[in-house]
Amino acid sequence: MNNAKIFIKRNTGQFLLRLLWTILIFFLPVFSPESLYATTNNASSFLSYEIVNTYPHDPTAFTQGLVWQKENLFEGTGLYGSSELRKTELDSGSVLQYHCLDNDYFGEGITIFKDRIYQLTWKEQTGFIYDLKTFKLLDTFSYPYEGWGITHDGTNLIISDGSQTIHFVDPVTMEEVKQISVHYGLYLLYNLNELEYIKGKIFANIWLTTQIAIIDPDSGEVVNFLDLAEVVDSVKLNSRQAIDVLNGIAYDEDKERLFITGKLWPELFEIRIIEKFS
Ligand SMILES: [Ca+2]
Repeated sequence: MNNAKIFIKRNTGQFLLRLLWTILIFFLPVFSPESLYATTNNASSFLSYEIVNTYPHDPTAFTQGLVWQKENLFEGTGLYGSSELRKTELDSGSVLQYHCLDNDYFGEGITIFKDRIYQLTWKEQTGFIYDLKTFKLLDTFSYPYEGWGITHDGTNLIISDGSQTIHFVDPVTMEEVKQISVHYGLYLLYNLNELEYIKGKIFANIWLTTQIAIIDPDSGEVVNFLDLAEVVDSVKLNSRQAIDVLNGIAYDEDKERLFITGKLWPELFEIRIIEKFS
């Protein structure tokens, strides 16, 4: 067989596979927050964890993005009129540096890539790029979907839009490189929110649940879940005010510390996953 025939055969095969996957996705059932528990009621999917430390967190921060960088946490907060980019001190929860967004922007996820902070906005289809040290606005970018969470894998930005789709975007050209459909078995997983790329997997808060999905970035398959229901319940019990959902995942690669918090939570937790995730 000559090279041209091999090329056509390969591409026809790839096309048919993609067509089959597209058709399959159309018929896949969808997770609702309520059905998530029933559907994922498989103990082996859930990883056990322990709380290692508890730190104060500003209870007025509507946390949309959380990142660890060297010695500090960086946080993106939401709501129209009170959206900010912040650098905070772990031990005290104090805000060391901040930048306020204009009132017509609802801040969403943040990530730090090569000394630049990328921040999404919810429905404004506008992202901001800041200098890591000064928070000076360097550039803006746009995208044709809602902005929810953002992280990166060292090469591409990884963005969630509230659906089951995760977009991989070139951090320089801001062109989409690829996208994956997140699923657990035959179930699509919607409402993917704050993200963090940890040891080759994407951790994603699932909006309106107490769960974090751990996703294979190549296939979109959820390999494990973390269920933070006990942490959420304890924060609800101890908080003087109404809290919002679990949201915010940051990872300190040097010390292998995993931080989680939520919107309007007075506390931030360092947790340690006891088992090795797949
Ligand atoms: Ca994060």
